[in-house]
Amino acid sequence: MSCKLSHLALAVPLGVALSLGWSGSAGAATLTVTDFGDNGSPGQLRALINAAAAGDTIVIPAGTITLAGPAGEDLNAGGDLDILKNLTIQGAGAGVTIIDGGAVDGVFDIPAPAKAVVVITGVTIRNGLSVQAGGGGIRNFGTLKLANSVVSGNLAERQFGGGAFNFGGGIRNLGTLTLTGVTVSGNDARGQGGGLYNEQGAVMTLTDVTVSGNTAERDGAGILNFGTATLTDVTVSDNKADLSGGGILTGGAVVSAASATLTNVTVSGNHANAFGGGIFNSGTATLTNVTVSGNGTSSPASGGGISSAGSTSVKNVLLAGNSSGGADGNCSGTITSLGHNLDSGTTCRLAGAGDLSSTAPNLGPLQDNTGSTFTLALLAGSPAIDAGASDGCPLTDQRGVARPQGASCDIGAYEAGSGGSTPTNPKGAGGGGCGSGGGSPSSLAGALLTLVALWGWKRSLRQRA
Ligand SMILES: [Ca+2]
Ligand SMILES: [Ca+2]
Repeated sequence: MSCKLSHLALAVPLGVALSLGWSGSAGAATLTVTDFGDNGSPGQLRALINAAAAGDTIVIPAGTITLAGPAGEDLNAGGDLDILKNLTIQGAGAGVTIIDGGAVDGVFDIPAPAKAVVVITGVTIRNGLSVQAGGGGIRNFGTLKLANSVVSGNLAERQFGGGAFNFGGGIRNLGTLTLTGVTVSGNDARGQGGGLYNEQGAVMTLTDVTVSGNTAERDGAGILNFGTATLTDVTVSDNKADLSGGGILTGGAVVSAASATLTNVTVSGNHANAFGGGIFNSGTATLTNVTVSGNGTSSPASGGGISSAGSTSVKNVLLAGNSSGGADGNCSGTITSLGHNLDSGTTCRLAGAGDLSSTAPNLGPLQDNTGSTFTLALLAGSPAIDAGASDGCPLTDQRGVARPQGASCDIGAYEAGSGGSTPTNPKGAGGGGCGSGGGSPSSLAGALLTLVALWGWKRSLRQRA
């Protein structure tokens, strides 16, 4: 996470460059927000979105914009910001450029039928409230690339004043969504998909993303995927679902075509009252070098780590310390081993080449081990070290450390140096800036993100009361 905020700093010089007219495409203009209100004055973000031509860039300097109603319209007259043309929106960094929904409507909407192509970078999107169409923070029918940003403390409330369930506390995606260097935290859905909701037929690609502290009244507290989801270098932690899929739910009773591909992913500290504390899959899930640890469910034999009712294949996957109804229980359902996995117990029934069962992995806590996201380190002497298959393992680990270190790839999302030490990290080190130097930048970034997350939690608790 510390690196994530370091990446955010890149948005500032880029924004400056754009405001000087150093824009990529010929004829495209750069407009800069000069008024942080939302009452119709020129110079405000809403007015600039309306005034911009397709292909333009809007720069938002540091500051907080709180949106005003009315809610429930899609022509950018009020409430959520409706983007009906291709635009780039460039904040000065997630720590300093805040777009607050004012708890009257969502924050960004990319509606059908325009289905615009939109790039948003360097912002925090918070305090959105959806009461009908889903997506407390963002609803996307178009093609959205969101980078170096935070989506936090948004709510998808029950629809139409309390009846039907709603979807996507943070983001509801019905188009094509790419998240890079994004934190989705402390969002709540009174229904499905507390952090992210990916609709049937939609495509979602997450890289260097943290999904943490989200809640769902039903399924998929971190991520609910009914479409196609690709997660690389992602941490899904501390999300809580009242039904199934504490961290991730993919598939569903009527959407068996859903697919999820997880590579270098850490799933930790999530909880579901029904099935799949970490992951529930009833579609097709392909896991490579994933660590699933410390998740839980409330009843026995319900898959504290993974519950599979579909096709779930695992390779170099580490499953440890997940609880099911208070007892040890990493898996329920059928897990297909492609080899070289580790189960701290026996519930995954691993029978592939190189699989290890009843083997404690000796993991560290979820923390900043360098890289863009928190990870669970393999400590010295871990039997997961060099026990993975090098054939087909990713070129780096979740942090960006080259694989393999030592004789072979390790099992799980983290690649340890020889003897379990932390090897040099080309992705996060950035010339010594991120995580490798003094503690203060890392601590400051952590404190900021914690504050943002706490704020979201407090808000969702208040709304529940
Ligand atoms: Ca609107
Ligand atoms: Ca290794």
